[in-house]
Formats: sequence, structure tokens, C-alpha cells
Amino acid sequence: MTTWVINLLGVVAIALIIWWFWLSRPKAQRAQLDRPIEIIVDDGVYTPARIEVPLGRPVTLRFIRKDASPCAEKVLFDDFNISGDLPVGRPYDISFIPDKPGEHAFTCQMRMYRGSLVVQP
Ligand SMILES: [Cu+2]
Repeated sequence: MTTWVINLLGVVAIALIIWWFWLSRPKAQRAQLDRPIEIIVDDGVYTPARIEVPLGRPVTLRFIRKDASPCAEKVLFDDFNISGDLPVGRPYDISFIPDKPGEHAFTCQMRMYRGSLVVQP
């Protein structure tokens, strides 16, 4: 009986982990083009973690890092060859023109912080 309960708890924990890392779809924040999009970096998550921007228009993403742990210090946009070193407690802007439609991940260097930039044609 006890083994059965422990097994069940294990399965639930695994399901939660899968949901958290792969299945959860945070609400998208739509870009206001004339001002920076603020992204808070804290507690292992980017807030917002899903950002929609139009294709081919300049955007500025303003990262505000509150998490002092080294895990949070870099942000990488692999698909755009962009990276940034985020200072703690001071806004850091990344400006660029998203020129590839689709969904592009942005992460910390260890890929624990995960966000998604949705570029809409
Ligand atoms: Cu990290």
C-alpha cells in the first residue's frame, strides 16, 4: 500500500515537472511598439515569459533582473545570435529587429529560465 502511494506521488511529481517545463503556455504579452517591453527576471521565471512581436519592426526588450543568482545573469536569443549580461536591479535593454517569423526561445545560459518570443508575420 505504502509503495503504491509513493509510486503515485512520483508519477504526479513527474507530470508536474513535464507540465512546468514543456506544456505550460504563459499568457502572451503583446508588444506596445513605441515603448520597451519589460521582462522581470526572478524566481526562475521570466515575467512575461511569452511575448508577441510583429515581424520586421524594431523592438526593445527591457530586462529587469531581481534574481542575484548566477543562473539569471545571461539572456540568450539563440535564433537571433543575441546575448546580454543582465545587471542586478538595473534595467537592461536589448533592441533588435525580429526578422524571422515563428516562435523563438530565449533562455539563461543554463536554460532554466525560459521564455518565448513569438514573431508574427
Ligand atoms: Cu540559469
